[in-house]
Amino acid sequence: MLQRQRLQFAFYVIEQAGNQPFNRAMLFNVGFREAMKDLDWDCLIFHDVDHIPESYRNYYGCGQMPRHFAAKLDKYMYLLPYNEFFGGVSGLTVEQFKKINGFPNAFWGWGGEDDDLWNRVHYAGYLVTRPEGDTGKYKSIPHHHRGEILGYPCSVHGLVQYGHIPDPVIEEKRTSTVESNRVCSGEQKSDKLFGG
Ligand SMILES: [Mn+2]
Repeated sequence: MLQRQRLQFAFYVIEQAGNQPFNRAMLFNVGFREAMKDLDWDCLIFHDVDHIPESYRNYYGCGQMPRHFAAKLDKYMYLLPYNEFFGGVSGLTVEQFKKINGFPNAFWGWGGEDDDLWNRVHYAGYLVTRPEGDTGKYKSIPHHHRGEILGYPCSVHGLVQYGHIPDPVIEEKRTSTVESNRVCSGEQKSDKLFGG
């Protein structure tokens, strides 16, 4: 696909070591620094490894504005869950990335960092572009996000109904955990929350 689009590209797969909760945004910052050691890249696509583009016409290049590639995810019934959604796959020029001061490092565990990125982009005066129509369709490989708080229960975005498709086996545990913890207080999320 990328060859067909006549792009020069390299993949950087950044994995997290240690026992800390997942920190997606910090991994992207690490990827940026590592990539820039290799080559003077001008465009960066920050890509969840479990997201697969469905359209060859989804052009993996950068433009005048930061881009949200994963506009239509199968797990969200191919709908944008909320207008400010910036998750899954996003792209910025190096210049844009530097201007927004990269990703936040403070988001441990699943969720929230993509909304922060949206805010950073807008504080810097950018607007986010997205692929037209069905070009931005993605399939996501179902898996459990260790330590994820299902559906941002305290979010104003109403993500609850769009969260990962619940696994009935652990759903009961999730519900009780969510009820017994103040999940929106920003306190450290336990790795054991959803049974790994
Ligand atoms: Mn995932």
